[in-house]
Amino acid sequence: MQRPETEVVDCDVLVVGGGMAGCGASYETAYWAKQHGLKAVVVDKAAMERSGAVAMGLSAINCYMGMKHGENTPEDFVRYVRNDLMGISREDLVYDIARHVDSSVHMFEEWGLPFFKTPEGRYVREGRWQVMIHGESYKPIVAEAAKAAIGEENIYQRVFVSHLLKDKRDANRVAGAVGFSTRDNKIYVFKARAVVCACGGATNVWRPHAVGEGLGRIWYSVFNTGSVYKLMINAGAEMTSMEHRLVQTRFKDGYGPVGMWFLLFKSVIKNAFGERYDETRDDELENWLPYGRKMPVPTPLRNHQMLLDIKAGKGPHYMRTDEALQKLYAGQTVEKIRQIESEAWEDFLDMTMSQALLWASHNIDPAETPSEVYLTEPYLMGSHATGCGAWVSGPEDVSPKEYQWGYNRMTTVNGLFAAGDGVGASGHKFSSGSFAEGRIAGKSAVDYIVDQAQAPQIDEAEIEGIKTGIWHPLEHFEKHRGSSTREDLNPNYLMPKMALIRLQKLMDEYVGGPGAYYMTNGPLLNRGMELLDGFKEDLGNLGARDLHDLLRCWEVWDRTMSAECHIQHVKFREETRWPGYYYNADHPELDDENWKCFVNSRRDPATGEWEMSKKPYIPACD
Ligand code: SFD
Ligand code: AMP
Repeated sequence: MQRPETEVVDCDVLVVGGGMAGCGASYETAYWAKQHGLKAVVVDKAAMERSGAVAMGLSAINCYMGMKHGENTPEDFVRYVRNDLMGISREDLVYDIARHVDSSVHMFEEWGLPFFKTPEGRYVREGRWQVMIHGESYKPIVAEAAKAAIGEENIYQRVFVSHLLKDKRDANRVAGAVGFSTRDNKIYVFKARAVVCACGGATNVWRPHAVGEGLGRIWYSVFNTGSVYKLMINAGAEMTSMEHRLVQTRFKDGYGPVGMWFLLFKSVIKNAFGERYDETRDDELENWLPYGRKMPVPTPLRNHQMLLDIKAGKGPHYMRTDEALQKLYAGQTVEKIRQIESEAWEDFLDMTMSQALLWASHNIDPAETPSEVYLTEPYLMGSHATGCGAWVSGPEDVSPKEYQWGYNRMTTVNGLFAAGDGVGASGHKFSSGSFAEGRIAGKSAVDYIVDQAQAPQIDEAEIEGIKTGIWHPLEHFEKHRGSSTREDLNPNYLMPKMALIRLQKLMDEYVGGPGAYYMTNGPLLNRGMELLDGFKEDLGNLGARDLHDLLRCWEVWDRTMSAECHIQHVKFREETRWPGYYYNADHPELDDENWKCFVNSRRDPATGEWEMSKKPYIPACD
């Protein structure tokens, strides 16, 4: 493998990640940058047209207020999110998303995204906050608009960003990023005055249910490897709520979503004995007051009730699609029945095709046969019913002083902004809210640059060190490949897939994975951390045969740093706030008196030491 050539890209705003948040950031930054004569660039490790969590499409937009028809107010949304996240969220950020999200959704429609419409021309509601779309091409439609806005010459695709750069004179100011091409022997150095970090959450950190031939079949996007967390953690940004992982109820093995079944089709889940755990285990909600008795029942508590049922040996659990559809079909015309049936299939075909394939291959007609559901492996993300991400400054006109230190969505590192899964403690933004948040962050990044007299300075020696590090797995492999007869088995190096599987085993066994029924405790976490430290040493011996392997190597580092941060947070929070997501056996109860607050962390980039802190929860409305 030849040494790579280097291309230096000079810009003002660099958007890392061209997913939903990155498209929002590109679209908005392009507009404001033009006003100020600035250059905005977006970089994605894949092709934006089909990158990230929305690659396959979606069948609903889960965050839409409907303010123009007076359906909901931002305050209503804040109250909903507050309860679903078991009391703690950055309500200033949630409010900010709510007041801005509708206009982004309207733009999606203008750009050609087809919506389900009522005869009066209104969006069809799946639930109070969700609207239905024919969304197989959601991502190409949004990406096309973002790409047109920022300009073809400012788009770098198939470039994996592995490091952020800091200002030579100010260790707390961002100065750009470094990445490598996944197609050519090339390293890119992006010099920037501000960076918007929008490169998705973290999946495959825990051992998934499907291993071996099914490896890779999970709910959230396999392409989301935790870059957004690793980049910001390594840059010394303060993180929040990294313990607040997500576990989902999903159709078994195909990971089809359940929202439409619950909310639109009014379906229920029953166990193998025909019992509804939400009824038989209703009393359990009393243990999680005040959140347990507010409707809708928070996502983790719904999981928790099901998990109790699973552990009591009551599985398999079934989504009673048969009962729900038969009820909906009763008395309807053949035409209407066909329409309902096609909506049921489209829900999967628009966003999790494999679930539809599974129905077909298991001979399941959802109107006749119920489908198994179960709980997923955990994911680290910030845009669903969860809260992982950076601790960011909130909007000036809404945020209390504890949450406001500069530009909206700027992290604690100057010039470093975050959006989508990258922003913590403000869940339920989903695809539309992530796009809206990207727009907010992009606009702020331009404001920040306009206010800065001096550009940051790059440390050339630092860049050389990073470049050598990036390429190391390729050189290490080349050096040792002859010492065994098989390229993938060698005493001198570790292939990225082996490393990934080792990480997943560790996380499953010690850090509350499905194999441990999501249970952990202090000693398990300490032992897990010891093993993770050893694992990190071994990652210095990663080997890569080609650029694809190199990408996989750096993705393992993303997941490892995300995992380490998660462990620190779970250890620090001495309570169980989100049963059904994870349980701390040392502290099995909710403790509002001591822990109705955020857990924040900062890893010192120089020493690798973690500093943990509590931050106050301040409501935005009653
Ligand atoms: O119901 C690098 N989501 C849903 N949202 C909805 O609004 N409605 C739904 O119906 C949704 N459902 C759903 C959803 C996701 C998935 C996978 C399924 C079903 C099966 C959630 C949204 O998709 C999610 O909230 C947003 O996409 C989050 O946006 P963002 O921008 O934070 O993440 P992204 O879109 O995945 O984009 C990340 C981008 O970064 C790139 N990238 N680029 C350069 N260098 C690196 N190192 C990089 N690492 C990553 C990626 O390529 C990508 O472009 S339901 O089931 O919940
Ligand atoms: P899902 O398909 O599970 O990702 O959910 C889609 C949307 O519906 C999200 O906004 C969920 O929070 C919401 N949702 C899913 N199931 C329920 C439920 N049983 N009660 C209330 N909201 C739900």
